[in-house]
Amino acid sequence: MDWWIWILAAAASYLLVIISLNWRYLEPHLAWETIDHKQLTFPPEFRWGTATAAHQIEGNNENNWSSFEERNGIERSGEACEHWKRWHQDFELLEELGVDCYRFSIEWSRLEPERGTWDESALSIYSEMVNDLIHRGIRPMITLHHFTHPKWFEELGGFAKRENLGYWVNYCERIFDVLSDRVKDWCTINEPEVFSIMGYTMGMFPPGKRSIRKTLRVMHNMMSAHALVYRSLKSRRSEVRIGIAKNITLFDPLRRWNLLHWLTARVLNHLWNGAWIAAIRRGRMLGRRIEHAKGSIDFIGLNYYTHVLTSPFMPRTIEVGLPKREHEVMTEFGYPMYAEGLRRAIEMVAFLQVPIEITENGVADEDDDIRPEHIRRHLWILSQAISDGHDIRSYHHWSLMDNFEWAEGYKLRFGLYHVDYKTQKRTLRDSGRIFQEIIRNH
Ligand code: GCO
Repeated sequence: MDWWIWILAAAASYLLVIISLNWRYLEPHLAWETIDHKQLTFPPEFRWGTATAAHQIEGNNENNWSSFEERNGIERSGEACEHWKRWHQDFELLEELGVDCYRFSIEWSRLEPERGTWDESALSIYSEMVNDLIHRGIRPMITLHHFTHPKWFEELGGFAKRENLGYWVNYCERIFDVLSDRVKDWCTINEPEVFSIMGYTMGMFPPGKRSIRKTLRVMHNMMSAHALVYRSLKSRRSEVRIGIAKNITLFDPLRRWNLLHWLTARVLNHLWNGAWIAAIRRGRMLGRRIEHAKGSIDFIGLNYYTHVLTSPFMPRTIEVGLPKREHEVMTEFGYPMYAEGLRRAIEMVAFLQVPIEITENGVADEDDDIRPEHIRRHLWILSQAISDGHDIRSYHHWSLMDNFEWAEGYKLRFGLYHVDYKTQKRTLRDSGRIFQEIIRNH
């Protein structure tokens, strides 16, 4: 055959592949100016809430993160929002907002500061928090692991060593036995993909490693850690609901006609999203069987923020601004606002066939310029998804108040309440008022 036939055949196949990828994985964008996104419908039983995490608000925690802050010379979490002292007042803010649920996390390093030594007073403070929330008519949802754990656990190798999982299960059982008579909703692990990839591939979270081999090991172990705890806690009290908080980041090719961009998008999507969904759906992750993982959730927690436009030459750190589509608004985190993606994320987790709880959604926006629009767009997408039959039970806005944003420190402000870190004064932002009004009307 002539060489030009080969070229023609290659070009035709390239086109065919690109067309089918474009057709199979759409990237919808709405003309927001034509949409009346104040029109929202939510069922009466829909729950409204906010979310926080222990290390980001409590203050003075001694854990894997505080060691990492010291070691890497990044901004210290320090006193954070002094929530450990001020939790009572902070719960008044929840009441002021009018929420009926609240997601927060337990700091394992407070409960078990030394291996096998339990601090009963910390345990009773968490128990008082739960009582106080219930007293205010707010349904607590507890996260057992939100990126932090005791230093001793980290020194033993943390989740990179399978033999350490027993310590984790033990801690979960301990707190569960104290609180599960009152707490009905539990998240085992927050964003296991963020924990493994940021900590073991990107090196931006503790322990600051850069190893694909270790990342895969931690991914498997995290999935097992979830599954083991799910089975154990369900056998102790079957009527509680246990899920996992999964961050769904969408990966779209930067150039939709470039096969390399597509390839990067599909691989990242599988590592970040697909592999975890497959583990829960089929009990296998990246070719490995994960015992007890199949069907190990009563609900799926969905944390949704953005989509990432991929190419093989993407920045290796998320501190460099990621690309955005021309019409998209860039957030202060350096990723675009893409509310349409929430619908795609919902469809992705709906594959698990369990109820969906939106466990996080929000934006870093110090001056509150885009948060009002951000809230409205995402809630409109949510309300449409519910009207179209998706079983979504709640929405937790990230976050109640500004807090310690991990590797980015205090410069990123995600709160419905502004926090003045010098005086610890909390002030409701305009977007907070909008959220309050939406809750009141729905
Ligand atoms: C995460 C966490 C939160 C973040 C929030 C804003 O996604 O990293 O669950 O702790 O603060 O998502 O980035």
